[in-house]
Amino acid sequence: MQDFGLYIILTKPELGHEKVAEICVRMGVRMLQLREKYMPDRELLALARRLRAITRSTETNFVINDRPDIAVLSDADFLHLGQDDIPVEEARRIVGDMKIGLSTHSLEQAREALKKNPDYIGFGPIYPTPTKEKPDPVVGTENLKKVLEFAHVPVVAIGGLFPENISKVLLAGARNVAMVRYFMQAQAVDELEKRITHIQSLLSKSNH
Ligand code: TZP
Ligand code: MG
Repeated sequence: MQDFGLYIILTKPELGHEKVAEICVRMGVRMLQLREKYMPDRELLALARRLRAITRSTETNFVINDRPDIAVLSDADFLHLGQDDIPVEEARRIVGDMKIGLSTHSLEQAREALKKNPDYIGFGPIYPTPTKEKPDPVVGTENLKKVLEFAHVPVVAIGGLFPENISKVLLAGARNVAMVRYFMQAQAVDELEKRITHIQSLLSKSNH
């Protein structure tokens, strides 16, 4: 799988899930993940299907976090699993050959995850973040560099990333970055568009 650049995670977006999804599609964001840990299942499934409808047949891949069942029922492109979620081998029994991404929070976890042949891995938190309820210790950009050296699939840097601190992450070699608060806290459509454009342009500059 090729690097995909910006990865946007939907968790309580100020603008609403559908509006953010529409903007991501229009702006060619390649990865969009639904991550709502406290929504009733029925509501989550209905939302996942609406987001699938918005992203279907577009450049924007639709990713479901944590839930193999919702991923199958909404016909998602990817399932994303963390260290405490259903193990990838078990999830495979539910999702078949759906693409899978795995979260990792240390060099050891990254090495182990890569043995499972995921389509990408997440690595973080790069910087401290309050977005995760029980965040793992920060991994920093030096460890990110090391993971980028041995990973044979795209590595998504995540955790505490903002325009102010992202240059170090890009200098470390990151080609894929995920951010929650920076995008979810945008209060207006034009503000979100500006934020997306800003990160996309930083990514494309650092690619040269
Ligand atoms: N996994 C590692 S850090 C993180 C997740 C889901 C949260 C990142 O959120 P933010 O708001 O971009 O720091
Ligand atoms: Mg998870």
